[in-house]
Amino acid sequence: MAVERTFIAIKPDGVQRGLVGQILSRFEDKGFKLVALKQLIPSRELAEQHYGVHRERPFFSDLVNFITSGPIVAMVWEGEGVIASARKLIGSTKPLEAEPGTIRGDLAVNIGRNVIHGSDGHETAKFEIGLWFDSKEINDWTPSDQIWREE
Ligand code: D4T
Repeated sequence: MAVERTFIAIKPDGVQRGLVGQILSRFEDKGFKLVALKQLIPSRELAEQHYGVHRERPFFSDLVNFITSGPIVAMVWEGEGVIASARKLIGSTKPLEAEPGTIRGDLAVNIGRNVIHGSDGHETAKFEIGLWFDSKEINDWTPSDQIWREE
């Protein structure tokens, strides 16, 4: 399977509830590599671009208000199959339907406060990484224990 990159963001509720550390651990524990991370309060323009596909949906303005309401932690994670695997780690969009063991399954109940975002495909990942990060903010590096993760 190819090495990919995906965009992950801990939403304002996750930051306010002090869940950043345990969410990062889930990706690290799985074996994915963190290649970019920053905290920011998104501008409305950035939030509207990020959620542009939902522009016509009834929940769009609530969503943009929420995501711009405080700091988020924006990240790029790298690894084989990381785009689909991260979506599995995150769990279903509706937290009450998310499986126990997933981030949303364990940490959330409300769709409007579902803690974390992850890119839903290759094209989206490419678009979102470019939207949130300058290429200079993304680091190419090799973990010293890489050899123990490969077959
Ligand atoms: P994100 O994009 O935040 O990772 O969520 P998902 O990829 O899991 O789900 P999505 O794009 O369908 O929804 C984006 C975002 O909108 C919120 N939302 C969604 C909402 O508040 N009400 C709704 O009815 C839906 C469908 C939650 C996630």
